[in-house]
Amino acid sequence: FALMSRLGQDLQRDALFLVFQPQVCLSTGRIVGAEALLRWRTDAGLIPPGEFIPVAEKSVYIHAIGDRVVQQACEALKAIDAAGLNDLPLSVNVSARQFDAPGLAERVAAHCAEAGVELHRLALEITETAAMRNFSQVAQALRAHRAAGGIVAIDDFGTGQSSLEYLRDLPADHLKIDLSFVRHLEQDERCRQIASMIIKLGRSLGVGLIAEGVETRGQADWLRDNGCQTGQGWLFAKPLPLPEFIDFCRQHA
Ligand code: G
Ligand code: G
Ligand code: NA
Ligand code: MN
Repeated sequence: FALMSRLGQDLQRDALFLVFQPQVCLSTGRIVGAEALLRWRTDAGLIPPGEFIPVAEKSVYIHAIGDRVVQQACEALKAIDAAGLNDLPLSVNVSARQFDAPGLAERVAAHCAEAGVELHRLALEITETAAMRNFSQVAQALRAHRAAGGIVAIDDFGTGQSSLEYLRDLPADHLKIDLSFVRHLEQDERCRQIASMIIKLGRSLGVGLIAEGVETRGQADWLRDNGCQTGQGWLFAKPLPLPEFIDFCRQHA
């Protein structure tokens, strides 16, 4: 409760901010986008989202946070454009609770319009587990976002109590291969088989593949050689504050 009331106060004060983790083309090394990740700066230091998002999800604050994240992502897209980085897209994480209120896709579109940002620059990342909580509402909102030109990524793919049925009915542009499959790629044949299957599935469905948690050159090479186009992880960069992210993009243009 203490955490929750502090969160409510800090929402008014810009203590919540985004950092950006580059996503890299595994064949060319070029930056093709970034995931926006939320941070909360307090007097006691940074509180990671794994600690405060679950708290926010039990309150109405999750909606204000979600709106704030989309607005800040739009501002970041404008800064990216002003820096002359051609058309890089960003993704933001959306929690299941944000779909409880109807009209999520419309609110996202309104924020983009207000900022003068095109919807194809903004991907919504949703986990399968979150999608399953509230499937019809989530699927409907994601369809609306895509119909309006937005992008959808399924996060942590393969880790939820996932059923392929959900993949059938959830419209998606990208699958994100969870870092738990990426971490042991080099040591574990079973991990390679599972990752390989996810990549084949994605390719046969015509969706893009983004591997998360890429930490070693060996992982990146295996992923590239096995058909995964894009990687994200500490091998390339940690999540960076916006000015550093823009510098990083300039250095890797
Ligand atoms: O950046 P980090 O690895 O600490 O993120 C931890 C978790 O918090 C991830 O599962 C991520 O999806 C989630 N997360 C990060 N930023 C946001 C956000 O803006 N909104 C929501 N709902 N979850 C986020
Ligand atoms: O939204 P999602 O649950 O996918 O969040 C991704 C999380 O993974 C973030 O908390 C981010 O900080 C973390 N992360 C990003 N790159 C790496 C990496 O290379 N290794 C590890 N262990 N974690 C990473
Ligand atoms: Na994510
Ligand atoms: Mn993930």
